[in-house]
Amino acid sequence: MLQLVSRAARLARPRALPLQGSTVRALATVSPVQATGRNHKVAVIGGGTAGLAISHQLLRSGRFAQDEICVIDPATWHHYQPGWTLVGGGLKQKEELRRRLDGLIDPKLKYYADSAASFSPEKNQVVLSQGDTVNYDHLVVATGLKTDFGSVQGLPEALADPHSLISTIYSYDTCDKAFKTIEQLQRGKAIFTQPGAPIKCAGAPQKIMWLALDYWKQAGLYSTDKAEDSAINITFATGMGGMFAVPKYAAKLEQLRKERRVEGLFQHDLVAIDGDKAVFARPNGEEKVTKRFNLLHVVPKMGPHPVIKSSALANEAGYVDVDDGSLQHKKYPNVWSAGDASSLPTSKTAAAVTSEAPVLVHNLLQAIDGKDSDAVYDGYTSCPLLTEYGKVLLAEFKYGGEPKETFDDWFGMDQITPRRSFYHLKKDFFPWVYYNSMVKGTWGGPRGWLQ
Ligand code: UQ1
Repeated sequence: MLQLVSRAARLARPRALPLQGSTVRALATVSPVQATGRNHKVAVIGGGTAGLAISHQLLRSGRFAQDEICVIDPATWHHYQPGWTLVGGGLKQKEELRRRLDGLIDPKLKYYADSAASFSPEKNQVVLSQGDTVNYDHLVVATGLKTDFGSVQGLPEALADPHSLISTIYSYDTCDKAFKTIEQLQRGKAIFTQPGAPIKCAGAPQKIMWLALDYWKQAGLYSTDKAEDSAINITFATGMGGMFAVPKYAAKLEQLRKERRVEGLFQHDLVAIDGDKAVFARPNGEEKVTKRFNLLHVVPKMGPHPVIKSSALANEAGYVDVDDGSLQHKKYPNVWSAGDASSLPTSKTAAAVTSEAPVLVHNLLQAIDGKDSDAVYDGYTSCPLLTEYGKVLLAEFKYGGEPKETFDDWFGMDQITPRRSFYHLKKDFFPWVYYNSMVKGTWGGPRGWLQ
């Protein structure tokens, strides 16, 4: 009903309104536009981790009145995705990790439950799917990325089959199935995959494997010492060349892989599932490799949303083309991006957003004041890597794969050692601080609470 009313109101609205006072643009890249829709000082596309952190940090600056900032997102639910690994490991219920998005958006922000259909950065406009046009002074693009379940032939059908031992922790619908498959497997081959191109949370494909290994070990089905004592054998098949992109942590994880007798298939990129066979592409035109499995944990390929990729905002790979340090668009100075949708050459995580958001917000406010960007993002990101039940290796690093370890800096704890304290950060503290502070714009990650 509400939708009908707003639709009728939209149709009745004059198509061309005269330009209003507040639409004068400090940073207009073209002459003043004909405003035919809604005008906002800042339009934030996306109500995910980056979109909510940034819009609430902007609001908390005290520089914006009611509705001067808008958030645009069609989703009903906001998910704490870092928790889906915990669901896959049987440590959390998936329902406790989500909140209704409308309940997370401060009433001082204008909220459009709609998606962006097209971008016109030359005109400072975004057209929404239901027909609204949003005019902005500044645009923040935080749409995240798309998990492409169709990228592996046979995957959608296999995931939908409740009897198959095929799952992925990369969706709300299937993250709990992952634990069921781990519980059900009694013997045979378990394969855990990772694609050959960047994904969000690059450690998660092996986190779920380490938890499964520990589960089977405790159930007496897996021995790290002797193959003959194991009913189950485990393979990690990754399109990448090693266990992790950062040399320091890759060495430790490779050591764990060998100690725990996990077979490593590197540069094996899953492309198809055919019954109980997994088919992997190999580099340099080498022949495909087929492996039989009894349990398969799949990580699909991921990429930019088509609406971003096809827009003038995208770089060649399809991500929003921003400066690595300032987070400002390389061509349109009143466009900004953070999180998974951005071109930032770092590992895509919520932890990265804790450091990206304050930089973006500071530099955007500078731009409103006619000043240059002077905050610089150093690429900080983190991967709290579950290596077993009760232990986490807290990988933290910045651009160039250089470690930047919070607890080493403060307390001299080398974070190469998996620890119980880091496990409780991952399982208990981060989910708590996320909904109590981060989405509200008051959490700065390693630097603690924001002023
Ligand atoms: C963090 O702030 C955060 O968000 C709440 C995470 O969860 C997704 C993290 O994984 C990490 C590592 C941080 C960084 C914070 C500290 C205290 C190291």
